[in-house]
Amino acid sequence: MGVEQIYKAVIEGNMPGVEAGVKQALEDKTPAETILKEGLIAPMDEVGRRFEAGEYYVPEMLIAARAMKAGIALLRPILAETGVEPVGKVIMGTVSGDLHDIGKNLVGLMLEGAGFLVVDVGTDVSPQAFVEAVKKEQPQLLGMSALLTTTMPNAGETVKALKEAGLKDSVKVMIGGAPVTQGFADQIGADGFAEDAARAVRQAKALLGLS
Ligand code: B1M
Repeated sequence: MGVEQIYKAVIEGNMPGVEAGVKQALEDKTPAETILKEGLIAPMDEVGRRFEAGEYYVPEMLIAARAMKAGIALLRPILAETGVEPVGKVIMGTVSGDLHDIGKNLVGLMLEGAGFLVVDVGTDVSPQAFVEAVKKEQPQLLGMSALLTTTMPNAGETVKALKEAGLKDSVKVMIGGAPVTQGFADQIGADGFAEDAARAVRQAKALLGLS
C-alpha cells in the first residue's frame, strides 16, 4: 500500500484505511515526512477544494480531518523522536472563536521534531487565556493558529493583551494559518509568520536566534 492509498483514504474519511496505510508505509520504510506531506496534508487541500466547490459539506470535511488525525497520531512518536534537551519552550494554541486544530497540531509536531518543548493550550483560546499560559509556562515563543477570517483579529487582541500585561518583551509571537499573511502579522505586531509547518520551524529558530 502506497502513499496514494493513504491520500485516498483521507479524502474518503476512511480512518481504518488511513491507519492501515500509514502502518504499512512505515513498514515499507517510507519516510515519515513523505507520509505526512503527501499522504496526510495534501489530501486536506483537496478536501478544502471540494468544500469550496460545494461537493463536500461539513460532515465530510470533519470525517476527513478525523481520519487525517488518526494518521498523524501514528506518526507522532517518529516525527518527535529526537531525545535531546529542548531547544526552547513554545506555547501553541488556536485563537478565540476558532476550533480548527489540524494545522496547529502539525506545526506543534514539527516543532517537537525540531527539539522544542511544546505546550498545547488547545483551540478557542481567549487572549486572556494566552496571557495566563505565558505567565505560567514562561515560554520563549507563543504560536497562534488562525483559520477563520472572522476570528483572526483575535490574534491581534492577544498581542495587545500581552502588551497590557507587560509580557510582550519576554516572548516572541508567531502566527500562521490559511488566511494569515506576513502583512497581517506585521499589522498586529507579531514577531513572525510562517506559511506552513516546515517554514514555521525555520521561523521559530530564527526568532529565537537558533539559526
Ligand atoms: Co473549516 N473552514 N470551518 N473546518 N476547514 C476552512 C478553514 C475554510 C477555508 C473552508 C472553506 O470555506 N474553503 C473556511 C474558512 C473561510 C474563511 O474564514 N475565510 C472554513 C469554515 C467556513 C468553517 C466553518 C465556519 C464551517 C461551518 O460550520 N459552516 C466551521 C468553523 C468552526 C469554528 O472553528 N468555529 C468549520 C469547521 C471545520 C471542521 C470542524 C469541519 C474541520 C476542522 C477539524 C479540526 O481542525 N479538528 C474543518 C476543516 C478540516 C477545514 C479545512 C477543509 C481544512 C483545514 C485544515 O485542517 N487544513 C479548511 C479548508 C482549507 O484550509 N483548505 C477549512 C490542513 C492544515 C494542515 O492546514 O490549518 O492551514 P492549515 O495549517 C497549515 C498552515 O496554515 C500553517 O501550517 C500548517 C501546516 O502546513 N499554519 C501555521 C497553521 N497554523 C500555523 C501556526 C504557525 C505557523 C504556521 O505559527 C504559530
